[in-house]
Parts: sequence; structure tokens; C-alpha cells
Amino acid sequence: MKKFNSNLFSSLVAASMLLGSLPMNACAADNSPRFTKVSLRIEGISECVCDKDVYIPTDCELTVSDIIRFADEKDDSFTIYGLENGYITAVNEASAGKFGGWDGWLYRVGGVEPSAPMNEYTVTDGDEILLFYGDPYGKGMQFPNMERNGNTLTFTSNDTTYDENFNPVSVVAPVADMNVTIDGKVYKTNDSGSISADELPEGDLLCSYDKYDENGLPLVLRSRAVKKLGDVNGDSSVDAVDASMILSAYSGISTGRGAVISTEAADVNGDKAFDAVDASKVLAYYSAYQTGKTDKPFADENGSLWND
Ligand SMILES: [Ca+2]
Ligand SMILES: [Ca+2]
Repeated sequence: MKKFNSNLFSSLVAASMLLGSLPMNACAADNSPRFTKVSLRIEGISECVCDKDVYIPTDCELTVSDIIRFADEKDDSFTIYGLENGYITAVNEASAGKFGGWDGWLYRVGGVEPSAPMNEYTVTDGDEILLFYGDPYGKGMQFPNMERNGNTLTFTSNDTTYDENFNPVSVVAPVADMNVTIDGKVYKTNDSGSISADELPEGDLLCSYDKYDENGLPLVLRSRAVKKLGDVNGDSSVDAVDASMILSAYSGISTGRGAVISTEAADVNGDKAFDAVDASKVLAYYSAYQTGKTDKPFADENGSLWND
């Protein structure tokens, strides 16, 4: 959306002023709606389908199925099939069994694969739900953890194997033959799960990784996509659409209907909440970009660009 849409801008500013005039502590009042907040990440065959927070009105116990159903209803960017049976058969076009093995959709909560089906697993506030496509019991699937030692990165995974009595045994195994991209340069991990780079920058590393079978089946849980501040819908642009998504989610929280949004991307002023202030900052940033005050389509730091 390169062209500045002044009508949309005005109506969003009006909406933002309206919402801004609501008492900001509305959610703290005793009779205010209560929410269970869980994160929902859906990693498909070749891309991330969803990486958002789900704010669902808390009135009774909620299962993983309830969370996914709610997110599916609120969010138009994906469609889930099979929830009624507690076993997901497809997300969008990606149907289980596509690669002819045991491959399909599985879930984890907080990095652990529950033994219960998702319609029986009760969530608690703050849970991290992961829904992923893979074949862990056939081709195998690893969940990389990265450790850095100078210019060497080592990736390991807590894998489950079975002893002679078929009891599950947890082992820490290297993630070998995985593609690791750092600053546009691609490396491949060795048998010990390591790569050695010539020189890596100090501090946080912008590093992504993935590994696929020849036929395209994911063999590791790929790295999380990086969130850009203000780019709520993840289309690499900060604009009025993002502002309206923030306002809509804020309104969903204020009215008790709930919301599905990336808090990380929406909370541009870093006060752990998304509201009309964040929306107006996104609009101001969009306006600054449209009028040439900044040449960056988005800023990925909570810096001065957001406070101009
Ligand atoms: Ca956007
Ligand atoms: Ca905020």
C-alpha cells in the first residue's frame, strides 16, 4: 500500500481518538472481562502460518482445541480442519499424509508433546501452543536449541528414542545437516550440530535455520520469523492496515470479545499492551514514511523513529 489513503487515515485517527478517550484502566476494573492469554504458533510445511497471541474470554476451562477454534474464527489468514474430532487433518491447503508417511499435524505445549488429544488438554494462562507439520515418528523431527561459543554455533535437540522395552528415553542429540543463515550467508551444521563462522557480530544474532527432506517434508522446527515492530500483519510494511488491526484488537479486549494479534509487533511503545496509543504511533510512522520524513518502510527497534 504505497499510496497514501487520506480517507482511511482520517477515519482511523477519528477511531483512535474515540478509543483513546475510553478510560485506559477499563480492563483493570473488577467487572472487566477476563482473558486467558496463550501464544499460538502454527508452522506449516514450508512457512509459518501464525505466530500470535490469543486473548480468549475466560468463562470456563479451555482446551487447546478451544484456543485453535477461537483463533481460526477470529483470524482470516488461516483455516483449520478436523478440530471437531480433536485431530487436525489440514491447515489451509496442507493436509496430513501429503508425503505418504506418518506425516501430519501435531501439537506441543511449552515444548512438550502431551499424550492427551488437543480437545482434552486444558490450557493455563501463558501457555505456548505450537502446531506443526512433520513426521516425528517416521522420518523424524528435531527441535533445535542454539548455543553460542564465540564464532561457533551448536544446535541440539531433546529427542525421544525408545529402549529395548519400548520405553521412551529422552536424549540430547545434535542437529546435523541443517541450513543456518546468518547475515545472508548460508552454513550447514556438521555431525556435531555445529557451524563455525569466520566472524560473528557480538550480542544478539540474526540467524535463521531450516532443514527439509528431499521431498520438502520439514525435518526440524524452523526458526521463528523475526517480528517487525508495527508490522502487525507481517507484510513487511507499517501502514494504516496495521493500525486498524491494533484498534480492532484493542476494541475486542475492551468489549470482552477477545483478540488474536501479535502483541510483540503491535506494542510499539513497549508498555506491554496494545491500544490507541500504539495505533496512532503506527499511523504517524506511516505518515512520516509517505511524506519522506523517513526512508525506512519500517523500523525494527523501539527507537526514536516511533516517537517523532
Ligand atoms: Ca503490515
Ligand atoms: Ca503499547
